[in-house]
Amino acid sequence: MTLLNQNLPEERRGKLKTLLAQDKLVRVMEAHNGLSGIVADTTCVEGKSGDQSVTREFDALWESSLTDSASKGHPDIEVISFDSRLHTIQEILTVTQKPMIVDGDTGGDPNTFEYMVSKMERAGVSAVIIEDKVFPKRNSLEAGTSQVLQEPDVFAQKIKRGKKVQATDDFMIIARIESLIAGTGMEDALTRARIYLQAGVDGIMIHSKSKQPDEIMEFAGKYQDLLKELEMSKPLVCVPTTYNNIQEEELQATGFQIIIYANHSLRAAYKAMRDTAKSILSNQRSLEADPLCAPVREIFDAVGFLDVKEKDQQDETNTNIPVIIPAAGEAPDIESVLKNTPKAMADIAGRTLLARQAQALNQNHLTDVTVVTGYAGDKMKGEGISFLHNKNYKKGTELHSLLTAQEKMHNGFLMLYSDILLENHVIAQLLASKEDIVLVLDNSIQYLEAVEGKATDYVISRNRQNRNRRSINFDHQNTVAKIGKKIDPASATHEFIGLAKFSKTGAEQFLQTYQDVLKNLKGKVQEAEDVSQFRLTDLIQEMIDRGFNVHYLEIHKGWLEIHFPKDIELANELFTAQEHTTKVS
Ligand code: SPV
Ligand code: MG
Repeated sequence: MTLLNQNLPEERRGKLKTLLAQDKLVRVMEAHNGLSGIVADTTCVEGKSGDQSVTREFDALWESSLTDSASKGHPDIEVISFDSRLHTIQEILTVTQKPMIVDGDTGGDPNTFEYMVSKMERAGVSAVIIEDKVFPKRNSLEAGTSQVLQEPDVFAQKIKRGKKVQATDDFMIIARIESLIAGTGMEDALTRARIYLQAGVDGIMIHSKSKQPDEIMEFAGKYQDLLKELEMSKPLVCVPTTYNNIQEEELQATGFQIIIYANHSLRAAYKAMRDTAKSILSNQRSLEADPLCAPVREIFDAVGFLDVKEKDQQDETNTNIPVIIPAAGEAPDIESVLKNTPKAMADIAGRTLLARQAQALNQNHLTDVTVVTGYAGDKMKGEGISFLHNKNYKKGTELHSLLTAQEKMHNGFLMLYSDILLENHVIAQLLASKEDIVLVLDNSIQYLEAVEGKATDYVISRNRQNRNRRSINFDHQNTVAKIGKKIDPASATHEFIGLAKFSKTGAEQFLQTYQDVLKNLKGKVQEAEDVSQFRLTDLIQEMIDRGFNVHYLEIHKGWLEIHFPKDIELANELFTAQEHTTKVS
């Protein structure tokens, strides 16, 4: 069950009437708790009839007094209180979508019945079936049980009282005739049918415990004549537990519109439980019992545990995951502007580059931001930002700076280069991605000239687009084949913009690969001369070579890299213009 399937009482209550109005055969399956409700609600078989595909499923649920009582270890004698029944009814309704017919036993006295109708209708039940026995009834299936029928006029009065209190037209009250069970005969059954129909009942159920369907078929024929005479159309219900050799089509042809499989889930579960218990006792272990049991995962799936797991994972990755900004390196190409300050402190239209990054992150609810400092670390500042210092920044690469913040990585993290400015939606899109490792790649590289004097992180995608044809890009197909600064620009499909997301699993894979490289590889690794010069792109390539999937989020522009003084000028212009427009409008 997933809560996405929520089905409110008012939407569900009328579904049974709608099915009946379409003249469909309504196939009903028993349920006695949430899990059996899910089975009845979701089981479906598919096949072929000639060229036609056939899908078959149940149309409604039967909340049985026999199986509700039995699942609580009680006999079916109206000893389970209505409150307890209502609790089970609500448990089933919460996890299912199909209309429910409740077995209301005798309905109790008319006052009790009024409350039952009101509570069930409110809960979203579509119909209640009450039987014309005297309270407290005995189950109908056991031969030799004393069965005391209620006077038909007294029972008819109870029906009238129920019909009066129901608040909507959706709810149905169906009368169950027990004449064939109590041995009072066909004529009595038909007399009762007439009286109940005239009292305003919405349908009739004829019950039998005969092994053969003959008596209910005879009743069905005569019931059709009665309906004609009374100029009515009211559905007829049967419960083929004992006469189970007859098929639905034949029952339908005789005039039955609702067929209830009244106790089969509970009986099946009871048998499997007994056999399993015996097998464990006999074998002194559970291996032999396994074929009798559903795999645990199937149960997890049925009750929505796998949905919960997925949602937990999404929450973990989407809510305020730590952001690490490696910002330790010197920036010689822009030193003339920076004058001994780190690039992250460059002024962009009145705010530092880092403050502008933090603003974009905060707007995406990312407030756990850690900057790794190095060159001129004492000059780095920013509100609400944590700083870690990489003492060895001169010797290592941005990867080593990133790893300085390892403690922030374990539950997943976002990595952002310190010299890029982004449009907010890029971060939002990245946060929505589900894969374990996702790099943000720009595809406009294919249309741009390579910039001299700047090392670009080139990428070759596995999912090369055919430029002559439109196609749909499925996210899961967007994976990286190659990444590095030494890739021939002409063969590159994308540029890595310096923003990436690692889920908890992705972060584990990332750190484990790094530890393994450190421990086991010597000399040249990927594009690096040795491990001490290993860059982020080298580690990612190493992961790809080891078979990990590195996905990407494709963007087209929407970001800016601050590398040369002219980039600052451009950023200044863009932000000044943007902020001016915002103020004016
Ligand atoms: C039930 O399922 O509880 C019924 C049907 O009332 S029967 O057990 O056949 O009476
Ligand atoms: Mg019953």
